[in-house]
Amino acid sequence: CMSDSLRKARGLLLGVAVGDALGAAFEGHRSVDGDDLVRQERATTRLRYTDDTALTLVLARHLAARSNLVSVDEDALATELAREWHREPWRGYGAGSREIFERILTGTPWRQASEDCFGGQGSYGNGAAMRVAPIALVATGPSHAIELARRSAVVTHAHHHGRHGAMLQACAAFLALNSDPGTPLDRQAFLDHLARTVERTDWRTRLNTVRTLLDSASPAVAASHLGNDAAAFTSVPLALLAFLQYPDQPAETIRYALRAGGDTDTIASMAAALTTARTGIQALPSAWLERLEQATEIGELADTLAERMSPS
Ligand code: 8NA
Ligand code: MG
Ligand code: MG
Ligand code: MG
Repeated sequence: CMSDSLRKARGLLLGVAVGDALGAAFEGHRSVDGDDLVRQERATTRLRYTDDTALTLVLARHLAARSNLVSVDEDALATELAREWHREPWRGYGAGSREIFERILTGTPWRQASEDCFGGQGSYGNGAAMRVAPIALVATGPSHAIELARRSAVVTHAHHHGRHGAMLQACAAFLALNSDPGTPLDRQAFLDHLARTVERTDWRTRLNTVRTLLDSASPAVAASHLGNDAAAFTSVPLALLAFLQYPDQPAETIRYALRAGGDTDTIASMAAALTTARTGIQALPSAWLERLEQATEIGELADTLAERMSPS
């Protein structure tokens, strides 16, 4: 029988993939109605994941390969991410990421490639946040998770928002993973903890907006207050809200995220990772797991990383 830490690790990594794969059909839709959702949920077609999961698996393998030393090697990670894009470029990458990966593979140092992007602004997309969840499995505490997240983000996301989205998502994943599913989640304390660790005032304001939307806000209202595009500043708080609305029901977290529309694969992926890191894999509908491509391999990678988790 599977231990709690194994169930949680599998939950986190397979949550990323299932949320991503279910959301991929709706990416860019303004909103998603109940009928569309039911059709997608009940289909029997294979669930294909996108760039979100592909790059999450790269980071997971990167962490798993460094057996005694928990760390991020920025130079190696940059190349590993770029090679994954080059291997399967059809997974649905953002324009900024494609340009950065192309330049890295042709010899430009990652720092220059990421800083030059978007006219020298750097990317504020959610690409660093969408791949960051596995860091929660190896971090020794919230501040360690944030530091590893920062280092994993800078190789592609030079803009402070791209970086801070990854840091917030990593901290939230760490707290969700280490929360006790037998006790109701204290959502105010969860948000307080995030607010204490976030350095920037504008991100703390986002957390306060999430607080005001708890319970009452429909997905459409949440999307109108937070935004739902591929920017880290909009999508990371929206994913956090979807988790906090249903912290013990992954299917409901995913439905909420999908109904909010916009960058659905990425928002559902980030949200589901938080919920299933808390509940464990057994709370995710098995019909979805059975449809997911490479579910066995993803589960095995989660097991490898779970062995790195600090014993409780
Ligand atoms: P990115 O760096 O291309 O950022 C994503 C998008 O954010 C860009 O395409 C721009 O529209 C916008 N953006 C980011 N930074 C700036 C800036 N400084 N100035 C103006 N616009 C900016 O790629 P990423 O890896 O961060 O993005 C992840 C997203 O790409 C996820 O949604 C993932 O599923 C994939 N994806 C995105 C879209 C989409 O943009 N709607 C479509 C398909 C796939
Ligand atoms: Mg995607
Ligand atoms: Mg990226
Ligand atoms: Mg997306």
